[in-house]
Amino acid sequence: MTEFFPDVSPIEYEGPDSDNSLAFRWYDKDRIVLDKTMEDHLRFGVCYWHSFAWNGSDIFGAGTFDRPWTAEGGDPMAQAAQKMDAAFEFFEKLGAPFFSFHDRDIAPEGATFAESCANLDAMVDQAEAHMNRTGMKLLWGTAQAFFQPRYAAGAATNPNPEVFAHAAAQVKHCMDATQRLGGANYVLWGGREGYETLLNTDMAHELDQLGRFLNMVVEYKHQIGFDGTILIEPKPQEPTKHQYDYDTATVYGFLKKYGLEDEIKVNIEVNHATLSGHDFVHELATAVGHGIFGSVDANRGDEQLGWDTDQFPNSVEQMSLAVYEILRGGGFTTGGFMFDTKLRRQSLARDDLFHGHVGAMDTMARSLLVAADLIENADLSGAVEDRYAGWSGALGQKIMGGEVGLADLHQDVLDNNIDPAPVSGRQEMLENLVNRTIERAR
Ligand code: XUL
Ligand code: CO
Repeated sequence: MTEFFPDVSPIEYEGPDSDNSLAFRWYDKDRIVLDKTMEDHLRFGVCYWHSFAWNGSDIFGAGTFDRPWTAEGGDPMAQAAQKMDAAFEFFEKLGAPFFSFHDRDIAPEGATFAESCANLDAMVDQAEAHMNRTGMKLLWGTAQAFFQPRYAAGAATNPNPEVFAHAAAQVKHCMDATQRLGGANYVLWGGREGYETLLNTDMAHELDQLGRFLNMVVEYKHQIGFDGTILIEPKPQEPTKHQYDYDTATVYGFLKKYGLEDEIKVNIEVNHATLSGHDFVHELATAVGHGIFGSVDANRGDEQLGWDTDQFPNSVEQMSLAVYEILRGGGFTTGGFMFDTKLRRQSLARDDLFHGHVGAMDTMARSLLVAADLIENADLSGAVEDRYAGWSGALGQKIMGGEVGLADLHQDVLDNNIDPAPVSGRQEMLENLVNRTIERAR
C-alpha cells in the first residue's frame, strides 16, 4: 500500500517544552488524570467527511485540496478504497482511537438503493479489515440523509411519505453497518429536518413524523440488540432557516413529547451551541441536567461569522470550563470528543490535516488538566455547594418536599419575620481562580 502521508511519521508525545509542531505537547495518552488515562477521558475521534470526503470546494470556488480520490470520472468504488487507505493511514499515525463516518462518506451512492446498500456493505468489509489491522474503533456512524436532491424538503420530515420510507431504509442499513463495526453510538443530525417557509409547511405534522421516525430507530435498535447510544445532534439552522433540533432544551422537550427521553441523548457540537445563541458550556450543563448528555463534536466557530465554520478548537480558556462541566457530569460513557472540523481552503499541504488535529488534541488535553485541577484543588464546586446549603435545611426541605404552599410560606414569613440579607455571588473572584488554574496547568 503506498502511503498518502509519506512525510509524516506517527505523532509522539514530547512534552510542553517540545518545539516540534508535529508532536504532542499535552496529549500524553497514558497519563493518569483523576483515576483514568487521558485517552479514556477524552476518547478522541476523527471525522471522515471534512477530512477525507471533502476536496475544499465551497459555494464560491472549486476544490483546493490534494484528494486524488475525489477526481471526476474515476471509478467510485476504487476511489472509495483509496480514500479509506489514506484515512486509516492518517488515523493510525495521528493516534486518536476513534473515527466517525456517514454512509456516503465511505461508500458512493449507487444507481439504485440496492446498489447503494451493496456499495456500503463492500466498504464496511474493508473498514472492518482496516480496524482489525490498526485497532481503530468506531465512535459513531450516521446516515447522510440531506445531500441527495430527494431530501431537499427533509428526510423524516418530508411532506412525501415515500421520502420518509427511503430515509428509514437508509438509516436501517446504516445502523446495521454501525453495529457490525462495533460503533459506540449512532448519530442523527437532522440536516434538512426543518423548514424554509411556514407558507408551505405543516410544522405540527412534520414534528409528529420526526417523533415516529425516532421511535422506529429506537425500536430497531432494540430489535437488533445494538448496545450503543442513539444520539441527536442539535443545530439551530443551516442549511434550513429553522431546524427542529434547535438546541438541547428544544430536543429534550421533543424527546419528552414522543416518549424518548430515556432512549436518546445528545451529541453537542461546540459551534452549533454558539449559533443557537447559547455557548457550549450552557449546552453541556443543560444536557447533563436533563440526563441526556452523550457526546461532543469538538470544533469552534468564528465570532464574527454567523455560519458553521467548523474550525479546529484552539482555546484552552474556552474548553477548560467545558471539560469541567463534562467531568462534573460524570465524564463520557459511550461518547467522546469527535473533531467535526475542517481545514481552511488554503490549508492545502497534506500535513495540514495533522497540524489541525495535533493542536486540537493538545488543546483538549490541556483543558482536561485544568478541569481536573479545578475539581481536585481549586474547590470551585464548594462555591456552588455553599451557595445552595440552605436547601438542605428545614425550610428548603419543606419547600422541595411539597409540604408547604404559598399560604403556608406567607404565614411563615409573617410569623418568623423572614428577611434574608443578599450575599455576594463572588463571580470575579471565581473567574480569577479559573485563570490562575489555567496559568499553572502542567
Ligand atoms: C453539520 C454537522 C454534521 C453532523 C453529522 O453541521 O455537524 O457533520 O455532525 O451529520
Ligand atoms: Co457535527
